[in-house]
Amino acid sequence: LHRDLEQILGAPVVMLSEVGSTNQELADRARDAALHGQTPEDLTLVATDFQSQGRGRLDRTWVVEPGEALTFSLLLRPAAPSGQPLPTQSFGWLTMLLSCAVVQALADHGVQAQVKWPNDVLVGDRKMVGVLASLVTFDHLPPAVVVGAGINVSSTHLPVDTATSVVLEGGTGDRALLLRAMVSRFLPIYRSYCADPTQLTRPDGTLRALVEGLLGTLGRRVRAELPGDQTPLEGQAVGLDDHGALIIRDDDGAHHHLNAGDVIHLRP
Ligand code: BT5
Repeated sequence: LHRDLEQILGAPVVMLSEVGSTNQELADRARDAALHGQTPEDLTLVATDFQSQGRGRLDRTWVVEPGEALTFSLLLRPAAPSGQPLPTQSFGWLTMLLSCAVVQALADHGVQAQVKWPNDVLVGDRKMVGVLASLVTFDHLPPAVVVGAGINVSSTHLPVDTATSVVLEGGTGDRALLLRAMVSRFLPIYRSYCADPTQLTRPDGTLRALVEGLLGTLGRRVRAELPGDQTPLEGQAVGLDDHGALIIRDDDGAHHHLNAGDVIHLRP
């Protein structure tokens, strides 16, 4: 699998039996390499059998039992085919793009999933996958992104009762197969993004259509939890803006752009 993945990615692959957080590990390795005058390679992958200190957003934790999950992260240094690094404004879409690749890979293995804005993959209303991206900055190199996914595979001990797993939904428990599928699905999406990130902001963009097609939140009635003590916002999720913010139309017809936060899919 190791050599296979290195061939598919054309980049180093690191497989660890256990690690605190693959996102953290990859960011540390990249910064370390940069400090030693090396250039961290685009598409470097870290995967583990057991992530013991997984992170979610906003100081939350991502919890799995040893041997139950698939956990991996990719280091991305997005650049145009000319080699010119992409501006960081579009990096926010990478979470969504990995989520879409995960949904495609799950579909290849018989599991019908959808993306919930901004970073979950659900089957029905149950969370199977969480995706997290963070920016990695260097002293002498353009910023990179680490994007990671945690997939509940064979989970018999799910950490929360709103979770589900690939096996519970009738899919394969073969983590190597799933990892290969996810990476293979992500690559063409990532290449397409690097070639032209404006595809995500143009209504006729190919990647825009991909995202809109797999984002189950669109068209749903949602409740959005807002930061601080603000009253939650309820309404219809009607679209994404150019930055990937979710546009919610409330019951008075006013439009709100949600940049970050959590949404709950409500019954139609
Ligand atoms: C996420 O955060 O869903 C992002 C999770 C990202 C995990 C990957 S694994 C590889 C990489 N390395 C890391 O350290 N992290 C990334 P958020 O949307 O904040 O959701 C977190 C919430 O999901 C928690 O507060 C729990 O309620 C719930 N949760 C925790 N573990 C779960 C699991 N295994 N399955 C389903 N839900 C879970």
